[in-house]
Amino acid sequence: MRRRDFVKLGCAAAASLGAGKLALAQTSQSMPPMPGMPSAPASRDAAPAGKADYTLEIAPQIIEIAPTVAISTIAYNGKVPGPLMRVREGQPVTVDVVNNTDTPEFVHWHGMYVASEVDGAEEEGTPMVAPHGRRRFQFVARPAGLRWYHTHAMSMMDLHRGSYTGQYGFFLVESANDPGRYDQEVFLSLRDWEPFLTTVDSDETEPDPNDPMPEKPEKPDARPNGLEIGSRLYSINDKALGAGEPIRVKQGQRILMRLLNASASQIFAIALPGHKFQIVSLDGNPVPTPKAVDVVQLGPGERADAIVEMNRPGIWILGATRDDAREAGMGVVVEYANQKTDTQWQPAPKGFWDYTIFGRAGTHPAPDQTIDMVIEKIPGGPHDMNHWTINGKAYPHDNEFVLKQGLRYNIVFHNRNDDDHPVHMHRHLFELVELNGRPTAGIVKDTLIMPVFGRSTVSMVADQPGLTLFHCHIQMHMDFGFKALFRYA
Ligand SMILES: [Cu+2]
Repeated sequence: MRRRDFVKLGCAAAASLGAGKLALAQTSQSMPPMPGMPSAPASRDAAPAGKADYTLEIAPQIIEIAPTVAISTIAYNGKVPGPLMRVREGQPVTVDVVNNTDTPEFVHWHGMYVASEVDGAEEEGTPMVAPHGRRRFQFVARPAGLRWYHTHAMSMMDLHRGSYTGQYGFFLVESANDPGRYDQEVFLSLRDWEPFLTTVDSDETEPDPNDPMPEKPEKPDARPNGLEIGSRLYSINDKALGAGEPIRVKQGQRILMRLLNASASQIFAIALPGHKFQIVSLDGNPVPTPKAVDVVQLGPGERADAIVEMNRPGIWILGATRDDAREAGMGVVVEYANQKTDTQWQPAPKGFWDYTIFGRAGTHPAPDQTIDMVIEKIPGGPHDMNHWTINGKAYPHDNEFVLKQGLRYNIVFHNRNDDDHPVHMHRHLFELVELNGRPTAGIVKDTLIMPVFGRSTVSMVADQPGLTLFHCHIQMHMDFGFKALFRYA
């Protein structure tokens, strides 16, 4: 058996944070604001005052994911994932972003309440980090929970840009009252690499025979599907299964696994034979009913915090339930102390991921308004991409989605196509109200998988004024139409 990988990101040094004035500072060549976009306060070519808490350097990087396999990608500070950012809730944070590439970049703070001007979305008016430029971003870290940061550049047909690259990292906003009852904490990001175009949908899952598919049309769309993204290599963090150190554990320990799907394209499910994942948070937000499950499913952008009790000594593969993904690298060995056995994998018990088992019974405050979003696919055929529409229209939906500050909205997603979509709302959190007719309460997320032909409703209070991007977190879906801009009146 080869050595297996163990990546435990070091605890970032406790940042000494100056309570400076919170504003966006700009230190590179500034671009004129886009029409209709707010312009950010700019200090042209000025050196940033004081030292940043974190500096992210964007540059091309070779990552050795296995002893005989290296990939060429773009990374933050030469590492995948980038540096772990770990701060107390409510702390001001200063991040300098240095772009050592030839293309504009955006760093998005996923799951955080930040202003549109620093959120890292061009659509919201965040200024870019110019090619070979630098820019300072300042914000207050909130809300508490497992957040993350990643590039928000568009890729379109360039599969070496945007979230196909290694530009992502964990951002942990620590709560002052987190009891932290665990013996070890590991940060595990699920990734695929070397994307290519294919007519095969590689992460298509077996349909749940009990899925009611309320949005399924009477007549199926007969037009041939467009190209999908496949991947040749997989990893957890920067190492393929078999390429690094194992996660070393002792019997009786409680391991807190901080899980992130950082893929641009694929939904993943992972399992650890003989062990259960006690899900305590989804997208960084504590769930009302922590439950132990055999398999954790995450769509691109989603996170889960799971406590795993080490009560079955051996040497096990924590890996993708999909054989092709696991065999191409998505896994890491979990090794109990003093074990001499072979490394083992066993298929996980069959089951279907259901967010609502982690919720509670209960009702939601009545919405002031309901927004319906119908998602449709225009199939591209075997030689083109699929295109996507929301309510029959392409981005940006001008004045279609206008929020009034302080009002509560129910947003109803009608997923009228045969794909699962992890949809993400920037700068806000929402609460799941129902999924395919199953009511629930207390599940707070920023990214939600809309199931195939499914209907789901979320409740959101408009409490973060500013332009707000909504999109599918599958890069190709977003780039080809699956996004909309919410405005505040
Ligand atoms: Cu999608």
